Amino acid sequence: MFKNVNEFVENFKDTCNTALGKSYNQISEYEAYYTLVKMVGRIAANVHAQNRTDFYKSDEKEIYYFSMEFLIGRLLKEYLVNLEALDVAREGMKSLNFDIDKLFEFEKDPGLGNGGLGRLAACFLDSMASLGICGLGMGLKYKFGLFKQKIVNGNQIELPDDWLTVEYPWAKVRRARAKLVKFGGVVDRVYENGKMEYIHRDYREVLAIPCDVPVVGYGGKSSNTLRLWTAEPKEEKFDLEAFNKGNYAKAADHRTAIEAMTYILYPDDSNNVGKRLRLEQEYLLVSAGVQDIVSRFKKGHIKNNTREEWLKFPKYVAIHINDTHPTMCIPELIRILIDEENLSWDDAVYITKNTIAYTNHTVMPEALEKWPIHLMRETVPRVFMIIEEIDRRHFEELDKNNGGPVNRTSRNAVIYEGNVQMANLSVIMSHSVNGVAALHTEIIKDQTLHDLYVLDKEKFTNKTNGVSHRRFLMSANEELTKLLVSKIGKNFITSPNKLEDFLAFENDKKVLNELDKIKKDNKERLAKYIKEHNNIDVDTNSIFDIQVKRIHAYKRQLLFIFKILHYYNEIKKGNLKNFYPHTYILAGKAAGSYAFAKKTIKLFNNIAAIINNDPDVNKFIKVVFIENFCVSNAELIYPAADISEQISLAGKEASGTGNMKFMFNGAVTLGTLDGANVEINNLVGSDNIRIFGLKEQEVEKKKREGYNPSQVVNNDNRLKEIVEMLMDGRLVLPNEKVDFFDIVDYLMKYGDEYMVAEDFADYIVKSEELDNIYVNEKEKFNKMSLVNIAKSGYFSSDRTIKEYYDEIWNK
Ligand code: 26Q
Repeated sequence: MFKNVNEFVENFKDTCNTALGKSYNQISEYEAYYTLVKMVGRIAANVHAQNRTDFYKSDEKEIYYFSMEFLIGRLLKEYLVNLEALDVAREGMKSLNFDIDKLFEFEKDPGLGNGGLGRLAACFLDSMASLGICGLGMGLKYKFGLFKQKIVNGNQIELPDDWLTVEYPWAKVRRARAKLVKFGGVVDRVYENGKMEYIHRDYREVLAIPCDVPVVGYGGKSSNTLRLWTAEPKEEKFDLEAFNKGNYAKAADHRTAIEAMTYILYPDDSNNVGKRLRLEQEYLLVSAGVQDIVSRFKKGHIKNNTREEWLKFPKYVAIHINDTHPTMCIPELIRILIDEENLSWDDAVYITKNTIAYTNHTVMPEALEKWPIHLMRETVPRVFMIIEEIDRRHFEELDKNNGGPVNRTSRNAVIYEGNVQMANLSVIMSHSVNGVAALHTEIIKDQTLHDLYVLDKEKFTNKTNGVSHRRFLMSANEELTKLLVSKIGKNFITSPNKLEDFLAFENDKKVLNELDKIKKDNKERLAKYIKEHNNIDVDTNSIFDIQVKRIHAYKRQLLFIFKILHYYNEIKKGNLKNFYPHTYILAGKAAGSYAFAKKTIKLFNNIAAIINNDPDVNKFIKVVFIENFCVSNAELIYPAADISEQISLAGKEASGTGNMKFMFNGAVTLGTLDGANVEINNLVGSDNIRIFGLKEQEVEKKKREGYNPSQVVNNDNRLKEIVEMLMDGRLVLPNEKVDFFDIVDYLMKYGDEYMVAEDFADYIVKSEELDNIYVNEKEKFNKMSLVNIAKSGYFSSDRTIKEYYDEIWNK
């Protein structure tokens, strides 16, 4: 790396000459960014070439992480952090009169994921590389990432995320490693030479082209690969006749249809179930990825093509599937082993089971992925045959163990009521199933996947999620990182548990003041962003109370809104003459077809408009919706939070990872006992968090006994008034046609599924406890913040990945 600033500057000047043909003192900001990218890109490529962890090295096991989403965020700064070159680069650029932070902004933030699940995959890649584990990501390179969110008149508008208009600088296309993927057609069952063969014919062939992004680990000692595939036609089937008739669109049909396969990332939206294009995307990833793995394995480990050699496959390869979206890895691996490598069914199944591990990310049975069998049969006929055979043998075994026929139910079957149930297929055909937080794992064992759990209990484990502290602490919060390094040294970078050493300073007034000052600076940075994007002035002495995540009824953004409305009402009535200033911030995308979620955004924005323009209230409260929540603005938001809202109904959020990102930055959690909030609560203790609301068991009990939200509303004047406001048009802006009756109906008519009314009272109590500490005992609040930081190390994805490695992949 660069020994010093001088060396950096010399290298930069040199790169200017070669990359731009210009002298360093003639370049624009964009050109400076471009030069920096070239420079760091070359270093990353060198590290990658020299220290590839995934390069075939004798006996090392390769871990393949399959995910339809990798929300990797911008990489330039990440590379600099991991190469330990950020400070040198910053100073070097400063000496050349450039502000490096401005340059970082030029990089596009690839939106190749919806939210938690996609970001988790990206954090896992960082941790695998940093720990020197040979782990590769397998994903798709969508031309359009998740839509860009714009707010127009308070409503969400979805715009295409056209992130590839400028060339993506970190990726390298590797045409030589392209794979052919077959869709459709028919499969003949042919008995020949004493052997059954399955001959696939009349299929459509699609070329999957890999594009590699280097994943440089911390310390620059190891690097892995994120391999993203795109679909291309195998051969140009030019429709000359159409062309000659002037029908150019038709002439290009073939190419267009195939390229559509990696055109767009599907939003997380249950209305999308059963879409053929999504199924094709999943199979493209799975088939190209598994073919790639098998061919690599053969190169490294098959010398004489013996059965013994093949049976060692699981010793050298682990395949992890991120939720069920890549579950077709299972039949695809079986297919290749049987049809192409001539293994027996039993051997193929043995290999597959011992290779594949599955993570579940949801508790809600209705959100489990399923595919209509007719669609599968048409799209992936051979894969479907294998799934049928898996199902048949599964019941054969169930019957045998039961000593008689077992009923087929949605909870025990792969194929049920005309659908392939991907979660059940994953559980039956893998050697490991895990949930993503303690409570979530208990719920999938006891409820969601219970009938399969009892068949093989050992298979089920918990792996509580984690996040990259290098991105969400070190890169997002450099000031806090400097304070930490000065107090406890650098050990926490590679051993995040060492953050606990920071506890020694919990009574050190100077350190607490420094923490306070850092928070204030981070609030200034966010306030500037808000001024630029929303044109709202926020008071950085106010309490920054923040909820950022996808908009979903179960995450209860509505509860957050009700709190704000409640204080608005109290201030209007003159009941809160000394209300301490608050800035309430919300951000998150709603799936395009999710009406309730979109209405929630509209409601929040109307309240923001009303409050921010009301002189009686706006000295006390500002309400801000930050548009287009994504990895790069998340990095500004988490470090600026005083209070982290984690308020889903208990039992609904599998884990949450935003809660951890806030915690690394010293925000105090206001939350329910749900997902990983449970672990946060256990670690920091009840003094350093505020937990409210029903517990999971209580939710179940209340539902069983009958929950009556209208009664709860009518017994609470605050809620009554809020419902009235939603009804009587007070929250509608002049000259607009909108109403919030659907939200009232959700509460009063359709049973308030996520118990917003029920948890409201306790939410306000616990929220006020935190506010009071902030206002009256600031030092105590700072200490709570310090304890949260000191205890956050557990939530580094380094810890999570070590657990996956020791207990799943390399067991
Ligand atoms: C499915 C079918 C068709 C189209 C899209 C989808 C789809 C895409 C994305 C379904 C679900 C997702 C994403 C789910 C997700 O992000 N789940 C979150 O995962 C986090 C990481 O484990 C958890 O922390 C969150 O609790 C969980 O909600």
